[in-house]
Amino acid sequence: MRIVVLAGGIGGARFLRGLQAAVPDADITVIGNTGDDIHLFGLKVCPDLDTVMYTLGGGINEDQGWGRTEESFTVKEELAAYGVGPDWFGLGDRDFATHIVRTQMLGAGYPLSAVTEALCDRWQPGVRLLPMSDDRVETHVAITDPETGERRVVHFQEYWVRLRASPDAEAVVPVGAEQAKPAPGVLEAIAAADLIVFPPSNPVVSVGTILAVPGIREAVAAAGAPVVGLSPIVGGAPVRGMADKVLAAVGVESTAAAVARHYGAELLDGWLVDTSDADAVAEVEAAGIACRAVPLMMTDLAATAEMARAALALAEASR
Ligand code: FO1
Repeated sequence: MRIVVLAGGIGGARFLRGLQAAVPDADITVIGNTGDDIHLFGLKVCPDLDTVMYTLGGGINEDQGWGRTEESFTVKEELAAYGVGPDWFGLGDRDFATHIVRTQMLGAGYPLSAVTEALCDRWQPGVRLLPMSDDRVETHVAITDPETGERRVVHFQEYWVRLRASPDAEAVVPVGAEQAKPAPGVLEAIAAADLIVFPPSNPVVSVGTILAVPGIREAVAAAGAPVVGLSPIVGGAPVRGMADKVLAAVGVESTAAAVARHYGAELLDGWLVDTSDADAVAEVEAAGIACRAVPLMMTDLAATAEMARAALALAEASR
């Protein structure tokens, strides 16, 4: 069975572990969000690709959900001693090595997709990990600066990590997405899929950014395979992260049903909501999307695998 998953960082990566446990023989292609990518200290950092790669490859810091396990921060401290920042983004020594290899390969002319494949040679994540695009896309967020009162635009990581999404996001713009092309293999994987999954990743800055690359939304909508999503909103709040802040920027309420309607029946055949949101089922089905309420908290691998099985069952039912 060929499964394509459009994934962001932590939520997508953890769901993928459950999917692998539920369907060990599946041929899984992950289309990873690269809108969170940032250039720091002359290096290209790809947080969502790395989070998927480390999580499935056994190198993730399990408590944080991002970055490497058994990490140290000597390089960051040395940079700070030179007065070189930013100090708000935590890059560890082990993680630095990944960004150095990536930047070196990009500088030598390899596209990001080839670099990601090379990095995955080490980590053996058990999935084919493709960036959504080899072209540079960077999500920017318009805010009113709490210190100056002026409107300004910040990189998504500055909004998420430094500002902890505390000012309202007035607009979210995937800069470069309109000109970007899907990476090699992306459209082919979608067309050949038996199942397409939107994991409980951020609908705006993760899955939304992937869908903003011209051709990807159209390919998902035209795919012969069922498309099933899992709500990242449980009981009116994001399971993790601050998805509500960026949902508000695109005028979407933080409810499981509103996120399903945001994707729409043009994309989704099925949508899973948490049992605590069971009263959303009728509303989602009224929008033309098959819906079931099942436990959606990824508390451990068994619970996550059960979510993946529910997604497969819903795909089967909506086929
Ligand atoms: N998240 C944080 O909250 N603080 C950090 O300092 C931080 C550093 C970081 C470094 C590498 C990496 O791959 C991810 C990192 N993240 C950090 C996570 C990241 O900011 C976001 O969670 C994702 O971009 C959203 O998917």
